[in-house]
Amino acid sequence: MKTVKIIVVALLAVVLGTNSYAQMMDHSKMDMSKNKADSKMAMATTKSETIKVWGNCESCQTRIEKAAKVNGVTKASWDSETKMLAVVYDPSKITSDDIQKKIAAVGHDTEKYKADDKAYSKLPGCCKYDRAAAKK
Ligand SMILES: [Cu+2]
Repeated sequence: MKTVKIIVVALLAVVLGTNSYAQMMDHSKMDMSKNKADSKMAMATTKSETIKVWGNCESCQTRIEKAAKVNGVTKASWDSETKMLAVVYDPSKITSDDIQKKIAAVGHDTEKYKADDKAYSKLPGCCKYDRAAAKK
């Protein structure tokens, strides 16, 4: 019976000890999340967006991403399956419209801008996406 009591006391001590340790951890966590919020504010200069861009294949992907990676754009990644371009950019340097104009200039329709006809006609055969389907 005595050993049981000792075990219970020991367990209690462990539980209580862990508790106060957990509280200590909570405080440090709070501090950490505060720091995180601060750094988030500093990061608020970039904007993430997904833009529909019509195209077909991997060379479309290369062309679209290259056109989208202008000054102020930190990330441009196009998916040939979903036809969605994920961009991360600095809104103080460039707008979503500007990025889409750049893409339209190399021959790809975007959700807001129709591709330049000449640029489209110069695209390789595999890249000639269905324009009728692109623009409703
Ligand atoms: Cu292509």
